[in-house]
Amino acid sequence: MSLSHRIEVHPLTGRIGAEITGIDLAGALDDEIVGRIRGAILEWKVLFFREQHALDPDAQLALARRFGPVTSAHPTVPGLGGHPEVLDVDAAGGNIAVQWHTDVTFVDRPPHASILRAVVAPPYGGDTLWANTAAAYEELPAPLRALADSLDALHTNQFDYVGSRRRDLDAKRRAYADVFTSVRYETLHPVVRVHPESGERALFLGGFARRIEGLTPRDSDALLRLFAAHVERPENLVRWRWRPGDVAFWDNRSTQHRAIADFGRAPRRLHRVTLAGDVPVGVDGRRTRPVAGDSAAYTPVAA
Ligand SMILES: O=C(O)CCC(=O)C(=O)O
Ligand SMILES: [Fe+2]
Repeated sequence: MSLSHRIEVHPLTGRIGAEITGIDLAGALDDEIVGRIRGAILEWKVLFFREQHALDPDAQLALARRFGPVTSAHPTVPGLGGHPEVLDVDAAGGNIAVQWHTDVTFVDRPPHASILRAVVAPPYGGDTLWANTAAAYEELPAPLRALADSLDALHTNQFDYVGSRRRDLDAKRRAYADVFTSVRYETLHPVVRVHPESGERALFLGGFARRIEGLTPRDSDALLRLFAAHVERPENLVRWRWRPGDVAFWDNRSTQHRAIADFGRAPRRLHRVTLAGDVPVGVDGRRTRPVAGDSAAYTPVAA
């Protein structure tokens, strides 16, 4: 008998984010439950599940594989020992992503989704923010939508997206940034991506987008800031306060996210697994073009 009637979806804001109750993600998920989670992700962009204490790295990987092939942990950052597909998001290791970004957009097939689980949460602070980039596109005035539709942006890993705010962590963050940038990746993506499942249009930018093609640096910076301001409007955001065992599962094709580095010296550690994505397509059918770096070993071709 299916138990899925117990599943409840509790929206957290009008535009993005819902908490799902009644699912043990470490248990066997039948096809109906997987289908309901898929549907809820399309609708709410990011789902949260509390008290998933049994979801160790093996169970997190098994969960991810119910939704499709997984990538390796990262194109340049090695995974957890014994789990090359699990990225260790550990503040003590210098990994605290304080720039708005969509995951791994510097490759030609960025992940379709990411699953992040809190292992150690700080006593205060350290929340993560997610933004609905489809809502951000939708609310642009028509002339700006038309402009965005026509543009491509160069995304690259060649910059310090973890930032550098705390002196005592500077050496660790520098070391992390050195690994992060150790192989150069560059990809030209359409600025507006058509969602392969929902058909929704969304701004596809974030911190790895460093330059709009064909523009001067000055004009490009101004436009990137303009689009970012729409993405980051509070009306488009959801904010999550982590407790150990919490899981966030987001659609990486229609969101951006960032961490907030306001937890002092407290430990903060999460594990991330990502699902392989496909090649983004713009509104006129034009496709992403790889420029530098070979991502074949990072991401299997999604089924
Ligand atoms: O640490 C966070 O809150 C976000 C980490 C992140 O960007 C990711 O796991 O993709
Ligand atoms: Fe991220």
